[in-house]
Amino acid sequence: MELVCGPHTLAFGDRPLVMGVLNVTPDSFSDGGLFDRRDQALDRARRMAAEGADLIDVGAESTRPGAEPVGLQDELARLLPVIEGIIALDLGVPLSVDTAKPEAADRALSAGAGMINDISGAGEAMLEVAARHGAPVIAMHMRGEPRTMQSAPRYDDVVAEIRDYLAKRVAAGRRFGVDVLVDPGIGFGKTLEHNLDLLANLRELRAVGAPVVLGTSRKSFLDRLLGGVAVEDRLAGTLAVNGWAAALDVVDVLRVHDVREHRQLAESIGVLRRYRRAPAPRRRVLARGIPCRCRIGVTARERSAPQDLVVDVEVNMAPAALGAPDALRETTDYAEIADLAQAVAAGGEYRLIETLAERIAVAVAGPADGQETRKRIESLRVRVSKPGAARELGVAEVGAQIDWRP
Ligand code: HH2
Repeated sequence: MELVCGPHTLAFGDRPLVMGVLNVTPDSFSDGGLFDRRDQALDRARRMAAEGADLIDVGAESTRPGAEPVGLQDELARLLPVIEGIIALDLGVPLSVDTAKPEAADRALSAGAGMINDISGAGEAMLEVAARHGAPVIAMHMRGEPRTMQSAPRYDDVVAEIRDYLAKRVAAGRRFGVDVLVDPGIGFGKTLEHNLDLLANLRELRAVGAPVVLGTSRKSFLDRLLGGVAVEDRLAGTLAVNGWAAALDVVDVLRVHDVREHRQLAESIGVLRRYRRAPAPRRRVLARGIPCRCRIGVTARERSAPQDLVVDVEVNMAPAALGAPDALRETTDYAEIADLAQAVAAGGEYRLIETLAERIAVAVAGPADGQETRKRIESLRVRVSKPGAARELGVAEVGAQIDWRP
């Protein structure tokens, strides 16, 4: 996939892209006051480009918890000279503007920025600006606003709620003809547990069908996660979390302060991805509709005579090398599965069909007794149904199923 950002094109390939953070603010949580003079900001941009930033995100309003909002004129006064200055440097790197104000985005795009990064989720006014400039937008999730967002945020299911919210933002973008990238907004109206749940389950965001941006850099959840690390000591934690997301193939853009280290991370992940082999083929052996007879039922009367049952067994073998020998000893024998199921059913008396299903699973999976194939069973499923009981109840099927991993 490619995104056009003004005169630049961002191509998503084997590695995540690195977005360098440039805060031209006096009060950002990790670098406030370091780059708020124009010359400092330009030096910083030059350095990030040299260190391998794929794009540079220029922001003029701190969004740290409790931050005071900045007025439009003040924001523009900070942003525009820096954007114009960086464009004049012709670094070959697209700029995004980190703002929640459509007017500020409009002016920044006119000054040469190629993308919008909106922590407030890119509402219609922002999408209209993006559409007019033909610019992509990052829609980030935030609960509330920076001043108040950390006061007891609550979600029923943080991952599902944010996924659904971001999907709506992508759909809204589509109505405006705008490419939307999505960002779960780590630290924006989320507790430590919410952040960890999101990071551990980032794969869910892939369902949204848009490039995923992640901003974990130096954030305070790392302080809590690691039991107290100052903001200047959070690089290792940031690299670990971003490496996790990159290795899971669930992130396309990493928004970071430490560009050189993250470019190295991204390159390493990219190379490993290219070396990764396709998953080895799996073999599933099926024996379905095995007729069995068994004394089964919760009452003694039900157990007084054998009943007809139907058993289905599915055996998933561990991955095998492609081109494994065409030999029965390499796999599980379906005839043996059928025999085992019938023997277990006929040889015992059970109250519950789940118990019978479990006993059949245990018999099929082991004990290994020197049989190598049994050791290679990765998981299996056994289903037992009672056609007689289903007929009596007038339903299609009654039964029980267990999924089991030896
Ligand atoms: N985080 C911050 C700001 N903008 N944008 C996106 N898309 N995702 C993020 O996670 C994100 C963001 C906060 O970090 P920082 O810019 O370093 O701090 P501050 O807001 O205090 O300037």
